[in-house]
Amino acid sequence: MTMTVADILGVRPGTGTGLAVWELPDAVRDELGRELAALPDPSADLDRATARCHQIFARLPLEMLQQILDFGRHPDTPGVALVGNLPVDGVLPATPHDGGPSREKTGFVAEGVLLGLSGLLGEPVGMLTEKDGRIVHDVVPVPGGERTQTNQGSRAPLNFHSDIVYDAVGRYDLANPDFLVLNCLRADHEGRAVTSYADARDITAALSEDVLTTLRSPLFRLNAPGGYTRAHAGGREVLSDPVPVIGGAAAYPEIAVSANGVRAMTTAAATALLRLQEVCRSVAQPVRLRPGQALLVNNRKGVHARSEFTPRYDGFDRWLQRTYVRRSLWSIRHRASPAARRVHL
Ligand SMILES: O=C(O)CCC(=O)C(=O)O
Ligand SMILES: [Fe+2]
Repeated sequence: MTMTVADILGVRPGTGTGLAVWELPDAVRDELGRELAALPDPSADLDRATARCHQIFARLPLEMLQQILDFGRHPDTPGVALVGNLPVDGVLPATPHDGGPSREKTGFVAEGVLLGLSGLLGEPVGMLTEKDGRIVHDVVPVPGGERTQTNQGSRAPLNFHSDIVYDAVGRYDLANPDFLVLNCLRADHEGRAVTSYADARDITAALSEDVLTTLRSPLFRLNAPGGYTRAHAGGREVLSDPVPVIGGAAAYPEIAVSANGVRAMTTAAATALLRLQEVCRSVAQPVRLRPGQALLVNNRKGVHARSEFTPRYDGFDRWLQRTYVRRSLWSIRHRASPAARRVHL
């Protein structure tokens, strides 16, 4: 019997940190593309659309299907994965530049890919304070938002952060998505934009004991996302209760950092935060997303960031579609909107 490195080390395939990469075989890409070409606008009936996309994506090769499912369910699997050679829309209209959906898009292959992959991880969910509760988010550069710490930005790097949501209980890291899926419809003109992921397991391994202890202490207040503070507080800070930035078992840490500002409550906490951003940069996994590629991001196992790039607002700017995914909608039922099952406050 031949022994593999995995046998010797007792490591199961697809565990640990690092970027997992899966490529669809061409024949599978074409078959999925044909099926998705007939998908009606998913926003008309989201539950039917996710069921149909589930049926289509169930035909992924078994090994790949299991690895994606394992990515979604196990604590010891990687926090970030790239799926490549995905089907794309035959005709792609101009990149929208108001942060909302394109009104010219007639096919829904990209949306189907996004929902199909999301459905393997959990339940796509909309938050009323993010993109008006839509399930499919368009992440595009928006004029005026170039230098903001939001998904509308371009000319300024978006710091390492988690996607969080304001919640009246005072914690913004509970009702937030477990995963984001980012499907690339168009790269930026120069192909420069980099999405990076820093895994909390790599971060904690690189931090000194005392900085880690500080980050594990409730010495930080997260500011609510820009969308929330603009709509409800005239842009002023809306801070969470004091929370640790890193929590959970040493082998499986969870991290939560807000893009819109973290208030450190002591000088040591402020120093620890600076060190954290530095360490994130040093352990980051960089990806330049291209059309036909989607990034699966675990929003608890790590933090993500985006480099700067130059928008032109000529209809050919960078265009990602994004979902927020929860493993379960039950634990956020206190926020459920009575009007739409998948939309939360
Ligand atoms: O544009 C990107 O690559 C990622 C932006 C981001 O942080 C997000 O969509 O949550
Ligand atoms: Fe983000």
